[in-house]
Amino acid sequence: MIIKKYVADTMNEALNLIRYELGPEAVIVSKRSIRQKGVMGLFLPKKLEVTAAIDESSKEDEIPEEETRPFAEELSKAEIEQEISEVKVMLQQLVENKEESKSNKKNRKNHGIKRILSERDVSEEVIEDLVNKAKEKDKYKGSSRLPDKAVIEEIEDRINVEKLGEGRLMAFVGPTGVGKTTTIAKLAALKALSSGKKVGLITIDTYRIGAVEQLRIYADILGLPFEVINHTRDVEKSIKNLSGCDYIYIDTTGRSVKNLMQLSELRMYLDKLKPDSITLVVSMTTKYNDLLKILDGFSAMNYDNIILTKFDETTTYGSILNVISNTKAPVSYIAIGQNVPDDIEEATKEKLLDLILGEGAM
Ligand SMILES: Nc1nc2c(ncn2[C@@H]2O[C@H](COP(=O)(O)OP(=O)(O)OP(=O)(O)O)[C@@H](O)[C@H]2O)c(=O)[nH]1
Ligand SMILES: [Mg+2]
Repeated sequence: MIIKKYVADTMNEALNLIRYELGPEAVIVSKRSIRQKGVMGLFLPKKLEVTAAIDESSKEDEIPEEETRPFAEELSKAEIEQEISEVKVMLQQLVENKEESKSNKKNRKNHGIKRILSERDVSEEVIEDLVNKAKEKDKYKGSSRLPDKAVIEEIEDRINVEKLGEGRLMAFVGPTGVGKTTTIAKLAALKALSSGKKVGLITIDTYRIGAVEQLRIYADILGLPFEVINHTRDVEKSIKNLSGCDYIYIDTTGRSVKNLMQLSELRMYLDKLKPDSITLVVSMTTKYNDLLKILDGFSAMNYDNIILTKFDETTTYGSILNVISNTKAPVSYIAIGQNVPDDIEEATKEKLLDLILGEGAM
């Protein structure tokens, strides 16, 4: 399978480029508008970036048209014989090429989209599941060979994104070091700056030395009220102290899913806090088997959305599929670096699809 990105001013222009280069069989994987590079890009109109894909096999089926040669009227016998022997060699080569392409196609039977997904660190289990689900679709039932676009459609259906709810109390949970505190600082800063509403911060992070200070420093810089909860009995008092806040972000200690006691203690705090939303924060650098344990362990928290972090620390984004294939919760944001508040973006279907299948790096 060939996947390419095209940048153009209009969709029509992009489609012409795609048809010219990849042919009429190409499928559009995603499109998004992008700012032009450099400082001047801020002042220039946005461009359209379209990602298109095509099965290599369908491109190989096309046999290039032979150029028509001018007819030579007066050829000598020797010249005619020479022409005939050249035509014979060409015919022989054509037959050989066709045979070779047939056997290549056979050898490549399982490549295409499956190989691409595997190279991008989508787990084999998830790939098999994608293929099986794609095969079950009515329009592909009974077809002798599942086209790559069927799998792409299944990926598209599977991507579930949703904005972080507009509830007042938002809690963030997850394993240690995934970026919960940094993500909260980014979101709280953006909310305070963009909405002009009053934002408050709470931490129930009482395990790690320096953890309370980390959020306190952000609260001081951003000028936000800040509460520390050391015990479940402090919950009511802290919430009362922040009664003037329109939004409250709650940070929690990173919990290992291996430590059931830590998890049940977190559950206790959440039961008392009764947040409007619980966000599970997961790093893109997590290994597949650990990811499964994390999603399973934190399911007891009834998290309702996911933020994926550390996109900048990996070059393949198959983990997105590994996560969304093993949870029902939608992705709300992706974090792409350590800078507060800049390195966070709202998750969109197009963006995630482009990261999974496109060429782009963050
Ligand atoms: N490269 C990169 N680093 C990040 C990102 N988000 C957070 N970090 C860094 O990851 C490290 C841990 O971040 P924290 O926000 O303290 O993580 P945490 O989940 O709160 O950690 P605990 O409270 O110990 O469980 C810090 O050095 C952050 O700067 C990200 O998107 N990309
Ligand atoms: Mg933290």
